[in-house]
Amino acid sequence: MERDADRVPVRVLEVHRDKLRVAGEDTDGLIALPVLAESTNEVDVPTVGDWLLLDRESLHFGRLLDRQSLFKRRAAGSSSKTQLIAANVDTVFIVSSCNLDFNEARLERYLVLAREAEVFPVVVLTKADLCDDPEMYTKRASCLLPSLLVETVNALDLESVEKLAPFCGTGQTVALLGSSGVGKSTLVNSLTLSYSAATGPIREDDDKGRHTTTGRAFFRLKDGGWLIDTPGMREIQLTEAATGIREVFEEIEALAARCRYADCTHVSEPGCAVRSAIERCEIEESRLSRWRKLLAEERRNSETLAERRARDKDFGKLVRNVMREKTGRRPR
Ligand SMILES: Nc1nc2c(ncn2[C@@H]2O[C@H](COP(=O)(O)OP(=O)(O)OP(=O)(O)O)[C@@H](O)[C@H]2O)c(=O)[nH]1
Ligand SMILES: [Mg+2]
Ligand SMILES: [Zn+2]
Repeated sequence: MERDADRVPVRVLEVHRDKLRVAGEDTDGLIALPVLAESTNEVDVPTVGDWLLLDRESLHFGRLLDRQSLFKRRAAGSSSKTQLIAANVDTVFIVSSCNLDFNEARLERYLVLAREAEVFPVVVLTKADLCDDPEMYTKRASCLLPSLLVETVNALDLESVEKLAPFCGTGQTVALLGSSGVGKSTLVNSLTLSYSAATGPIREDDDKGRHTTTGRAFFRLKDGGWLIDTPGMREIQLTEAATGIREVFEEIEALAARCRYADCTHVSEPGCAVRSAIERCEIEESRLSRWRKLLAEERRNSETLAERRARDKDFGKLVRNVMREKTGRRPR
């Protein structure tokens, strides 16, 4: 990291409307969010996990250090605004449990997000202690990506979560992804110094959680690292995630490149390399359909408002033309 006698490095823990909570070696507290020029690109605004250099004397904002990784999403209700979620995360624990929550499609989606943010993913399967056959879940998760790391734990048991220690050391930052009730806060409690994260009981009937955690949170890990557990992470939609999708579904994309037609839909076209692989049982139909769904979600979210309007307009025109053809009349 850059060292400068007049500057002190601090990490952003929380972002408020006009203030930042930061922590450094001997600084800890709120600083005023710098007034940024109108022209500042939205990705240049500090976010949770960022490293800043402050002026040692005044403790005023100096500058933002280059990021190693970045989770972001499109802001709700906006077509082009990007909302930053967390920066400089090294490892993301993709948390699922060894029960009904386990779902390949969801894991693949999180894997795409991790790849897109350039963060190393580890699948953490909790509640192994409540399951007769945790191995089965490990196997299913391991299939999703070549050499994917999968760990099963009892998140309540300190000895069991020791498996995750290699990712929690000094200088490391971990973030959590996973649905409500899978045990993220329980992991936070087991991996961090003090019992700080609220955990909630599960409704017995459907294994669904109760959305216990709301506020944004940054924790210090026992092993010296940092942990980010923010609800924003769970609301990330796939936007501009084509690279991530390509990496997580590499085998399908490689086959698709060999189909006879460049615009092959892999349904029934002759010379379709994807269909041939399915017939040879090399890939599963379900994996193909999960890939299609993620691609569709990504395209829908990535189109700009202008593109969406153009599509709606085209559709309106199509409807009018069809109506005119069928009835010889313009629809009302
Ligand atoms: N037996 C067992 N219980 C667990 C394990 N992990 C979590 N739990 C329990 O599952 C419930 C939900 O865990 P939480 O840690 O609150 O879940 P969460 O992911 O933080 O949920 P949200 O905050 O709603 O997103 C709590 O009652 C935990 O004690 C585990 O590995 N084994
Ligand atoms: Mg929680
Ligand atoms: Zn094809």
